[in-house]
Amino acid sequence: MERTFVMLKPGVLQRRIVGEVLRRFERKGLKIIALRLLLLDRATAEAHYREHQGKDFYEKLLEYTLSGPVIALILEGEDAVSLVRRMAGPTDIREAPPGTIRGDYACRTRLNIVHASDSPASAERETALFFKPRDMVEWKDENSPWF
Ligand code: FUP
Repeated sequence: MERTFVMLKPGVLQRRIVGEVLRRFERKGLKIIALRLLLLDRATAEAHYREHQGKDFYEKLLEYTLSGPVIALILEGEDAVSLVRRMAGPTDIREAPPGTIRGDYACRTRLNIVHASDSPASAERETALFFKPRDMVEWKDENSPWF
């Protein structure tokens, strides 16, 4: 099973749609392994978005990311990285179709409300910024009537 890192950006908290967004991942069958509500500090936000440093949208992106609390979570499932990317939808909001999280809830790329790791390597790097190994909750539900 693969794990991926997801961050619900401040807009999700500000709009009171945490439940709606988490519901989509749960309904799909992804398993929540770790979850934190936190206010990011600038150093963590910079580390998280280090690949964008110097780009024209970088400062605005940081400003938005720091504008309120975020929820960081780890989801587990088969091909979780690519699955969650598809559920989030394309970065460019003009390309994000209805049915994706960005397509359904965002109308500006800068405010695209969720972050999802784009590769297993990014997932590992981003997870380490937000979680310690002991924050991961291993649980089994093989006997759940859901499956
Ligand atoms: P993603 O992996 O889909 O979050 O996309 P990126 O890492 O390329 O971008 C990170 C964030 O930067 C996006 F969520 C929104 C912001 N961004 C812009 O504001 N303008 C752009 O042209 C590209 C990204």
